[in-house]
Amino acid sequence: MKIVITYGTFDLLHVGHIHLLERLSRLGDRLVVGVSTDEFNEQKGKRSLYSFEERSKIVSALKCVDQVIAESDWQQKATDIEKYNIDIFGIGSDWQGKFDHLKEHCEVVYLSRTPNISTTDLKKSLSRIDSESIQMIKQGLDNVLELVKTIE
Ligand code: C2G
Repeated sequence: MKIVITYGTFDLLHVGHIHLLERLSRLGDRLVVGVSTDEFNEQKGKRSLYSFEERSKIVSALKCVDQVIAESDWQQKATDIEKYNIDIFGIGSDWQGKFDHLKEHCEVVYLSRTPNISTTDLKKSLSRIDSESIQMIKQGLDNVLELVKTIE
């Protein structure tokens, strides 16, 4: 039984996350995912839209994920590898080289990051839509105001 582990925030789950998790799950028989807690996210300089509980529930629902654990600090990986009998630690290539120290505990793989999609970009486009619709509504109200003025 070959067990794989990875870690991440997984906020606003998107195809980049799915693509990574599915590739990792194909490397072994079981995939364990450490989802970053809200408190650890703050240490990572991230504020996710979905809470830890929501993000954990969403990741757990994926067919390719067998177990979700909490990721609450940077130091837990080596302990987790022993605790869960991990054979492979994997993560996206944006972390290339950052976890080579785990090679003394298990195999370490970096899989290519899916281009042109990120939670940060999704959040930006969502906020842009908000401001665009506010602009449209404002334009509409201005037009009505102009119309009212001509009637007066
Ligand atoms: N990812 C990807 N392609 C994307 C976006 C993300 O392959 N377009 C991968 C990342 O490389 C990471 C995983 O999806 O392996 C989760 O990404 P994030 O939720 O952004 O997590 P991150 O902030 O990288 O946290 O201790 C490790 C950290 O918790 C990793």
